[in-house]
Amino acid sequence: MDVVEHAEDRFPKPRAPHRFLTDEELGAYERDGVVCARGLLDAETLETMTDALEDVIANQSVLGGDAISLAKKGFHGDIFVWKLHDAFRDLALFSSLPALAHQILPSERIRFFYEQFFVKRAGSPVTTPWHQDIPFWPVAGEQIVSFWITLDPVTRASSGLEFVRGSHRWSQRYKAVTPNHDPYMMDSELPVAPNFAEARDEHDVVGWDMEPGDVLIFGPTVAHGSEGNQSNERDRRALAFRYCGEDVVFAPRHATMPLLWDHDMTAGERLHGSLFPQVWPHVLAEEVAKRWEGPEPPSPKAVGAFFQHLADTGFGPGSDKKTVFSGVDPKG
Ligand SMILES: O=C(O)CCC(=O)C(=O)O
Repeated sequence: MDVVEHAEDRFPKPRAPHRFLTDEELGAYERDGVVCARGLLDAETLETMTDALEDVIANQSVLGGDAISLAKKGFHGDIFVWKLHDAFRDLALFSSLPALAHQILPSERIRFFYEQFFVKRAGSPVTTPWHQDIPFWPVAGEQIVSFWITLDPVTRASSGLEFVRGSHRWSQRYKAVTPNHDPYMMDSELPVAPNFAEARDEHDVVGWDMEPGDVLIFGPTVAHGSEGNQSNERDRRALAFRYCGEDVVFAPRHATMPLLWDHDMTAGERLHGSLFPQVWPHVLAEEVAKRWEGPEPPSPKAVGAFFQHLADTGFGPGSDKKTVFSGVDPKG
């Protein structure tokens, strides 16, 4: 009998985690909206990602460096780096994260949503304002999970992320306030979230001292934020890798994260395609083959469409309404 080789066989399989999440951890995620899983990632992965992150900050951004970053204040951020950098691609698509996401999300198939990094150099005063993630995103649905991976030891004083336990069940949504307070992202009717850290007596605010390898796992509606990095010696470098299940649909809205790659999704359709590729139980050749061959820079057409949207909503060149996104130069 001929052996039929599946097109997917030429790509790596998702790795088995060196440990799965325990029932207790899964229960805490359900109950609190967040859990700190100790020792989930191995030293080799962390070393690879630390080198990759520094390489990206020094040489290769997606949103042109200054769009999200406040480099003079020691803050660096970017999104969708996996489209350009292979270490980010491999962690997103072929690491143990897809198997862990599958353990958490009640969905047979898992897709990679996107990733983001948040670097606060030693002494950076930049805070992450309190927020929920879902208002930032042009999607709707509940089956979204974020893995927040610290590459450095972190405490509350060095900008450890804090959460309001149980807030994932609130119906209240808050404005999408970014660390650079970008007016485009804030251009919604939603109220600004209170600084829950300043009212920790009234709210069940929780955070953890973490070591590299520990991972925060949280859902799309839990309220969270972090202070600046008060450590004078230690950087605070964090990656957030996000996955979704089958209930997540495209829901394009003004004042949400720009998507700078072509896709054919219309509102209400399940996420799919090369921008949000399936990763569990395996990748699909038609979605990842191009990225496997090499970097996929943002598409001029998608960037142009986003600039047009900015112009149509009063954020264009020469208008009073400013956004750092009008300076996006996807070539870096
Ligand atoms: O690392 C931070 O300060 C912010 C992280 C965050 O808000 C997220 O990953 O959703």
